[in-house]
Amino acid sequence: MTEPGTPSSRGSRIVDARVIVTCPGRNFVTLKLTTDDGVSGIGDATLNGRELAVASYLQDHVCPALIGRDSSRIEDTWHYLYKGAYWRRGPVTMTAIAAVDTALWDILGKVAGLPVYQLLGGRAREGVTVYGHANGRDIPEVVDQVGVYLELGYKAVRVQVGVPGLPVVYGVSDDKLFYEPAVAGAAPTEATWSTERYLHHVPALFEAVRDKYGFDVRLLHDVHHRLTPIEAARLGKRVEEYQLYWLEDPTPAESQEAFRLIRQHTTTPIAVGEVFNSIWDCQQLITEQLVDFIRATVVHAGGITHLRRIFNLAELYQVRSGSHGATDLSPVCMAAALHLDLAIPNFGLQEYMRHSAATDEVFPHGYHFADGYLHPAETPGLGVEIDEELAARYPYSAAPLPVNRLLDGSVHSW
Ligand code: CS2
Ligand code: MG
Repeated sequence: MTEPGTPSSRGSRIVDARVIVTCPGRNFVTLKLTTDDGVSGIGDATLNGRELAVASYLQDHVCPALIGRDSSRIEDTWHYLYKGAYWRRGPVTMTAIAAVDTALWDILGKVAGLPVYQLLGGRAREGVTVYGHANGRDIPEVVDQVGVYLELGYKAVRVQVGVPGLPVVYGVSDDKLFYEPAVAGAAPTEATWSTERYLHHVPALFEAVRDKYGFDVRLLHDVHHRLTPIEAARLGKRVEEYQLYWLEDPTPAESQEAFRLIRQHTTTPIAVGEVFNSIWDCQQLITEQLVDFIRATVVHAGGITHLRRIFNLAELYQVRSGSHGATDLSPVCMAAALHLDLAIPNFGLQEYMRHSAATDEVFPHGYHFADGYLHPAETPGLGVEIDEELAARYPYSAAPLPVNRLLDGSVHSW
């Protein structure tokens, strides 16, 4: 029998493990692994607003343990890092594990001469349907923006609107195609929130969009964890007639039972999971069919290996995927997500926020958008690289996510 890590096992050895931090407009952390055969693979390790914690976790605790390991032992390495750390789960640990896992899949694809989706079972659909973000300060502006996305070919659009009386609202920005909530500076900026004003205003947005564009486009909305379960239930019930494709993160999911209350009251489909790190965060949500879409991502939920496990569980319960794809996930994560999206049976929808030109230059990639779909590259591996020289020209720059307060000053979920 071959022992893990002995010279008689088949794969090539990892000889270099490096963390690259770069800020081409926003911060990204990337892990690059190289084998003794000279093959390199990369993985995204970006955790928005907490980037350096993951960089240190990798650099100080993971990279030294990777040197000499067999790069083909992806599952074994996953458990080596997960069980071997003793301290399980959590965003920092699981993002670090994700980076290693993603880089190993990239290497495997390059060694095999196949795009990663082929290693995951092959193409289960022709392309990956994506949604874009239409937003505006008021309802007419959002309605116009939906038109822009439809013109671009999108089949699904998320809509977010400013709320009268609130100066800044999540999801609304001047820079329409490249929304970025993290704000440069040492300490977080602060926003204000009123659930009453929001609940009063937002149904009219869906009404206006449906009036103008009909029911052919998939319509989505992100509540961003701001409601209590009964408030979320009321919103879901109120907007049923507009047939949302999903209502996202209606309430914080630390308590998975909370979603039972929402379910009892509304048939509006529920999506959740961008902040999840493991299968344990959504086990009850899935097995009790309390949600319809699971939005965990490659980078924050333990890589391709673990996210595939989550989606496999979800498939048994007719829960579909809806992976997070905001701009704080690097093109490396996006590429990995597309390979998985293409191969799983229960794909639902993929979020796609475009990266800026500077980011695309640092991470040259072969995936591309056409007629509402994204298509992964057909080249071996993930089909995305990092231009290290260019990356070095953009040093890290602190940019935390905002903190949110109610009108009386109480801290609220952002
Ligand atoms: C989000 C993100 O894309 C989404 O659905 O909720 O914009 C989220 O706010 C960021 O990823 C936080 O870094
Ligand atoms: Mg969201």
